[in-house]
Amino acid sequence: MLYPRETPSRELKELGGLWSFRADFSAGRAAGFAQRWYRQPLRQTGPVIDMPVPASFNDITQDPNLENYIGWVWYEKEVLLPRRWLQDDLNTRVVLRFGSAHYYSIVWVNGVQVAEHEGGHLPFEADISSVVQGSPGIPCRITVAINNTLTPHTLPPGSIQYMNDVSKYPKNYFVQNIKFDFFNYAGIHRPVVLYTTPSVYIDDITVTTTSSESVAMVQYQVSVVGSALYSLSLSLRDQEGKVVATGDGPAGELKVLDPNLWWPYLMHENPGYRYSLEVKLQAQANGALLEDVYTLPVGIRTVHVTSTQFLINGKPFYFHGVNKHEDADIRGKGLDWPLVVKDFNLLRWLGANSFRTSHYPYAEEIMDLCDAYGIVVIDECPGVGIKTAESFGNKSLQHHLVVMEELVRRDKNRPSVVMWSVANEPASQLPPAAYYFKTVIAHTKALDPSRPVTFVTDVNYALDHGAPYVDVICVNSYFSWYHDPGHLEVIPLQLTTQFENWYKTYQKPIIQSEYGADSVPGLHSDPPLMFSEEYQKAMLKEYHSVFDKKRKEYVIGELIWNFADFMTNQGTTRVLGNKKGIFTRQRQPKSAAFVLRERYWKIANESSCLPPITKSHICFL
Ligand code: GCB
Repeated sequence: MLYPRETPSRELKELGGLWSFRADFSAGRAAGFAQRWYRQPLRQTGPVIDMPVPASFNDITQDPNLENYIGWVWYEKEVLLPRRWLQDDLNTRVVLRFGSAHYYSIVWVNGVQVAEHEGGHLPFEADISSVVQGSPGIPCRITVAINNTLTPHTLPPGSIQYMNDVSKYPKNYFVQNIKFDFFNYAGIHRPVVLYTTPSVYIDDITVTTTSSESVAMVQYQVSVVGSALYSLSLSLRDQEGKVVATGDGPAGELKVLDPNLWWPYLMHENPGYRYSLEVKLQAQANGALLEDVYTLPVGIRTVHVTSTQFLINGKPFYFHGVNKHEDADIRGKGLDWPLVVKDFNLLRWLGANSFRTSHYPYAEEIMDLCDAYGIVVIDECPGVGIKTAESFGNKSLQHHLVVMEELVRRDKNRPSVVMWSVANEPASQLPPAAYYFKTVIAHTKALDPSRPVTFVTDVNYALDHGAPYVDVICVNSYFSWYHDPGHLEVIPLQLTTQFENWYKTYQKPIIQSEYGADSVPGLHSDPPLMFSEEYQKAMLKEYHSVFDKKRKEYVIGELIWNFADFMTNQGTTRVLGNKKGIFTRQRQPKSAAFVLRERYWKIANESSCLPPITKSHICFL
């Protein structure tokens, strides 16, 4: 699915800002449907409040019932469309697109249902031309109902538990149970836009690249919708605007001499190099000549996995990075530009060259910056908390396959994405996990043969039924934290054993995809005790001594858990959220951040093919 962009043939209108909002507090949460709230302005159905978009709704008010609300909420926005979008009714297509809404969405325009989508974290859109055309000057009313309920068959899974003991709970009392460790924020989390295309339009573009030192090939496929009679021309421009290759037709190959390859941050002095692929469509429709233009950024790079290495452009790549969350005070999981840019500055300050989108796909705007800055991404789908046999059944599997299709369709052209992760810490010791992961991974590879596929495990190497199907072993462990709490001295032995067992069994490269310890900022203790900043630092040092031995063999990466503190459900082990961040939730460094910074810059300099890079070479650091 193409990211909506303004081009000479496409216009775009952002619908961010304040929307009307109403949570359906009725017992079954279904009053909105029974009373058809979408048929009239939402304010006429009952009290509404202002709700910012994009943002989670949970932390916006002082109402604890809204913070922990489960069920249908309703959003509405009235918007006037430019007259020119509506006049030449047959030749302009008007599309309404949501970057993501969590979790199940139904959308109406002027009371007519135009879209229904299952799943958060991924975009969906609807052609609304037939609903809006012919009514210039009349505001168009967009109504969205969103349900954040998680069931054993959603991704992530969850379950609703009804508390029927009337001596303990009020009537109709229920809770949402989840098996993952982040707050289930909900709402319209990413930009909503209206955009236009001609009625015959470029629907999708797929690009893959191969390269040798002096020549690169860019393979492309363009799909066109609206007519079978059209012509396509393509030109690839470098960053100076010079055309370096041209092509035509819906599929082909462009040859680029002396290519500027896309390199990761700290692996090259000019990381994240992208060409622009301009695709031009011409078609006759309804007696008119239509033209559609779309420009796609293209990075030329290759990815290969051997039994001991991860190669980008043929050079060994070591992941020294982080796991993140989309999470912030007040706006929850809503896209927040200042925070996004701050995080990229912190990542580069840290010397991090990569992150995993734990535990769901991140906003396209974030992925764009990864492409532009050369931050390498392990792109994870929302397959987190898959813990019961029911969630390995056919219904869940079919949905998981669809989610992978949506994710690959969204991110397939991104040079920063070097591997897909289909799940985090599933109960892969359960026998049905074998068929489940074999199927999900094979499907993902069929969708995209150009990238390796993995899932992240915390199951013992001898019991894991999914590991045979992955290209890279990604393993999480919390020695001296969840196991042997307080005993830092067990880390070297246990971590070494972990690596050796996995490697002996599979001969595949290994990433330590999570390790960490909570620390409460400002809490000090020497000798180091759990939850102090000193303990978090000491834990890092123990892990690092083993990484340094094993990265000479087959360990190809280390991703700290976590980049920043983040909100979780309330519980006896969480103090206003998870505190394993090396930065606080407000992005202030804890002591551990400085330890990691020294290490990442050192590794970057050891493994770089460049003259030593110092922090002073990078102007913003
Ligand atoms: C894990 C999970 C992650 C948690 C983390 C923790 O293994 O993958 O989602 O937040 O541990 O801190 O418990």
